[in-house]
Amino acid sequence: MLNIVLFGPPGAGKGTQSQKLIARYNLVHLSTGDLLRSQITQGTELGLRAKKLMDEGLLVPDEVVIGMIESQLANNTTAAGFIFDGFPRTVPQAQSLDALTQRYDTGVSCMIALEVAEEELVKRLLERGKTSGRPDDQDETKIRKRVTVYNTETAQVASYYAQQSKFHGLNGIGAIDDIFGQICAIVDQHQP
Ligand code: B4P
Repeated sequence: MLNIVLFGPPGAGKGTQSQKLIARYNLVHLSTGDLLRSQITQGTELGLRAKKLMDEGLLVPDEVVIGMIESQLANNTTAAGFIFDGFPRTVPQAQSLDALTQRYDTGVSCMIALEVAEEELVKRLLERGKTSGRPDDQDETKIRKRVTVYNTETAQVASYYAQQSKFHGLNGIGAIDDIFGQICAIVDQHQP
């Protein structure tokens, strides 16, 4: 199985590159951001709780996102593999992902981190906010808060994968198709 973690700060291009990867490698896309937004749209209790945190640029509690990923894996046991987009965002989430994927297979194949400077992230997200309708993309202060949360709580997940020799860093600034080509070169090294 091919289990890819696509990593990076908000606006780095994770969602954009995930769409291209699922088309090329026939993988199941698991975006915790999309799963949470779906709960919000359905008006569930989990969605109402998550919305308050997401609108403020804060992380949703680990047990909530881990539970969502656990049920998605259980519902997709015949998949050729997964792209984890926006998950894990904390070390406990990374430890849970190892345990969950090892239930079905050999675990995470590789982690690809898109590196983009803060000013470019802010520019991209404000641009997306004009049409996305996402409240977390419409206020520069909140976008910068998300970047700070990434730097303080999420960036250490990269070291977790580096210790397992699974970390690959890439420059996330450039043409989308060029970045995709570089991601594919890494993914191809990890094909089972
Ligand atoms: P997410 O939905 O994961 O959203 P995101 O980090 O903002 O990035 P996304 O992947 O959607 O954007 P992309 O870079 O593709 O998270 C939202 C919130 O959910 C979090 O703040 C948190 O509250 C919560 N959450 C989610 N997962 C969680 C978890 N595991 N634990 C706890 N809480 C969690 O693209 C951004 C824009 O850039 C697009 O408009 C795109 O067109 C553009 N772009 C992409 N690549 C480009 C390039 N190369 N050049 C120019 N523009 C580019």
